[in-house]
Amino acid sequence: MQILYKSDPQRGALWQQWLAQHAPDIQLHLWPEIGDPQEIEVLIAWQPPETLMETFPNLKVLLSVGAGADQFDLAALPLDLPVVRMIEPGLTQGMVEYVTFAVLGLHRDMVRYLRQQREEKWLAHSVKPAATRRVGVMGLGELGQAALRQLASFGFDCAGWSRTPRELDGVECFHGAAQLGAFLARSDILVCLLPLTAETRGLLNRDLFSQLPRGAALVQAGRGAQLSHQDLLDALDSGQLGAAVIDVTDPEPLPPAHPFWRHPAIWLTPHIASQTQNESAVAALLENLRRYQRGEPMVGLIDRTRGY
Ligand code: NDP
Ligand code: OXD
Repeated sequence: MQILYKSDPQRGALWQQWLAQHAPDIQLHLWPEIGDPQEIEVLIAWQPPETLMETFPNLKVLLSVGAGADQFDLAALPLDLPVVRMIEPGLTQGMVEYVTFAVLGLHRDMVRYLRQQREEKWLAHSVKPAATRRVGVMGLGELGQAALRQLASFGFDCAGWSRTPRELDGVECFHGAAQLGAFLARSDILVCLLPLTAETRGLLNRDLFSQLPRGAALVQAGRGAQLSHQDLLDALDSGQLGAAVIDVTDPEPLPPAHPFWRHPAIWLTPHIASQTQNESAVAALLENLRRYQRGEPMVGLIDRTRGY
């Protein structure tokens, strides 16, 4: 089988070497060396080339190198072309670490203590037990569920929100627009791990913030276009929100002098919450390619009607 990789060249070279050793029947071409375009069955990319189907008329699968597929213009892709996103243990673990760091940091008031440190102020505030801190995770998929398992192990009072009903041990589950208000009302720390879709674009806005308990905190590790920057700034300035940990923005990178850079209540990271890990991802990729070859459903298949 011939497959083409078009993304970070260093990772591509590693994957090429690994596949040559573990799956010699699979030939991985590294963009821009595309081999015979008629022979390419699978494209692995962050961004596919523009004339995708014209260039690769026998393409059977498009794989995203990342956990999301929102960077693809799905409307421009043939409806019958399966689009598959990356699900692999290294990426999941990275997000569990990031969400845990952020929630623990907010729970233990670290944004405030960093501010105090800069002011050379030695001032202790009372510490709340984890069991009295209500954490709400938006998105109960691969990443949201894994993050909640870890958060629950600290004893946080955990809830989650999804599009369709879900059941998770030790987590109060809410779903759909009708239950969003109740979910928000009990979330002292709100974590967003939603995919970017027409429904989630702009969801983290003034109206949503106003439904959180006063002084709540936000962790945004989904996609930048879900968050209204101005509404977040207003909510922080009014005290409706107390702090925010922001990993994704729109645009990325943030322009110079953007208020997020220096805001005392914002911790900003440059879209590093989690990354595809070369070694674990190539093993997951091979397993998924084998599924494809056996005619089995691939892991991470995007439902084109839902958009994720
Ligand atoms: P999944 O597809 O596994 O899960 C998505 C979850 O979101 C599901 O529970 C789904 O509900 C829920 N959801 C989708 N739309 C809505 C909606 N309109 N209302 C309520 N819930 C909704 O995705 P992953 O967990 O693997 O990844 C989530 C996202 O995390 C990615 O799409 C990406 O945007 C982001 N990400 C960010 C990274 C970073 O470094 N910052 C790295 C990796 C991913 P249901 O269960 O009903 O289907
Ligand atoms: C991803 C990401 O989707 O890096 O993998 O955000």
